[in-house]
Amino acid sequence: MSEPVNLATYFLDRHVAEGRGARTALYTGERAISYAELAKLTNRVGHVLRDAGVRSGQRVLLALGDGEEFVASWYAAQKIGAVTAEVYPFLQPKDYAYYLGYTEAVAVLADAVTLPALRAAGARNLLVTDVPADELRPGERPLRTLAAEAPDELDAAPTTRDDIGIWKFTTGSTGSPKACVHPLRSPMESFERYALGVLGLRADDRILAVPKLFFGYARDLVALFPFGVGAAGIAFPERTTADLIFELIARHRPSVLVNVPTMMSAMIAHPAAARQDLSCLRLTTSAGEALPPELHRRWDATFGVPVVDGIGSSEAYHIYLSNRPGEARHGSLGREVPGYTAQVVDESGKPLPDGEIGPLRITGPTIALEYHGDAEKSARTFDGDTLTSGDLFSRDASGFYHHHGRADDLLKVGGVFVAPGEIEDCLLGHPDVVDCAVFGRPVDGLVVSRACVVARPGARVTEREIQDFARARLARHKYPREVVFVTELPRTANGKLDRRALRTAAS
Ligand code: 3SK
Repeated sequence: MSEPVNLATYFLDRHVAEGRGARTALYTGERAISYAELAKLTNRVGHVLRDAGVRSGQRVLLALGDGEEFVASWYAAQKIGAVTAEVYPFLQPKDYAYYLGYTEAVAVLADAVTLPALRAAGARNLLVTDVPADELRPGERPLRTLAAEAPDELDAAPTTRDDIGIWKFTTGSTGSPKACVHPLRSPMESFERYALGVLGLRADDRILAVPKLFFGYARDLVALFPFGVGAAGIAFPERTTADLIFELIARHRPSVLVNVPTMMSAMIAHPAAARQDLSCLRLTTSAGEALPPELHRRWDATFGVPVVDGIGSSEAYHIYLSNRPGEARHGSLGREVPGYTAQVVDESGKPLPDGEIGPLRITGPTIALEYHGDAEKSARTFDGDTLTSGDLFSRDASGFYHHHGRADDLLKVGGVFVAPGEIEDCLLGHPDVVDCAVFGRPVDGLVVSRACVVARPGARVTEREIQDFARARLARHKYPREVVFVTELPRTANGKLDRRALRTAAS
């Protein structure tokens, strides 16, 4: 019999029961919301979800911007034993139609931003916040009004560690997004192993995240893991910019910044970077995509805030390889998070010696059970508590892992495989290059390497200069045969470089 656990009790109610209800759980805008307030709002929203017909084991789709309602709704669904699935709040109707059909969600949480697209997608049974009640249509109910009228006590559903509770969507950089299905133990184990074991979260931490809460990397680090130690998260609905991050750091003085390489680059390039006081930060995490060593060096030189670079995935629930605070190595993802083992293997699954590149097999306590509705892909990826990643890695003699991109991103130039990351890191060393991406463009049956470069504002750098810079530093076959200047690079909703969009635009 699996151990009884409810995530709302585990992360939230416990503090109220143990006399810490007055502590701040969440900062949003000008408000500081205590654990007691958040727990009550969660209970009220739990009643609203039940009254809307949501039952244990059924999916609830959260299409909400970041704020207390996002967090309370997530815990409310957990508290009544439902399964949470979150989606990016700036999607098109066709995308919402896909998620509605795929999840078969019995209720959808929406706000003023997501409601029009959800209506156009044909969503039913909507609980809507931030829209006046008299503007709602049949099948749409006002979340805040109903929650205000609901009781603030709610019994937690008798769920267990092994019950399914969380769907995490893959980023969808290839094919349609698929949900990685997780049991309730995944966030609990990840909290113990990564948040405590690697980051050493503590009760006086305040955590600010660059990505939005629909992305599990941020949601867990703002609204789950800090609650595990009675600390506080910071949530804001606006689109993230470097200006806003600096403003939020000045206002809330967070101790941990949950970051992604693109924003690290934007913060460094900001004209007021040198005047920022980031002394409140004891660390910044970097994940979501590879942190080029050159960018890491620029960050160190500009801000000096220790970077804890790691890699995670929806399949593995959260971060499984990471550097440790204070022992970062530029260009390495560090070592296994405690409780995980990793092995670089060849295509047939045979372990490879140190230094060789191949897919990674990760074994740990948070591996997803399956991709919902895709038995074939599930069988190729998951084997009990072991996962084979689509990314390529190598391990060095000291046990540190290095990332070499996704297998399908490798370029074969003149018959030799080239990792785009190596060329990108080299180009980032050019003083006029702010950001860049390298990919292969098919030309007459051959692959030509193209670099899309975002140049520093006002710079007059040419294609030839970029190529010469790369030629002087890389093996001959690696310099980009084409250089195109762009104002920005396409990104997925999670902030990852969208290589598929780059390839499509260039073909
Ligand atoms: O990079 C990712 O896709 C990811 C997913 C879940 C949790 C953490 C991370 C970094």
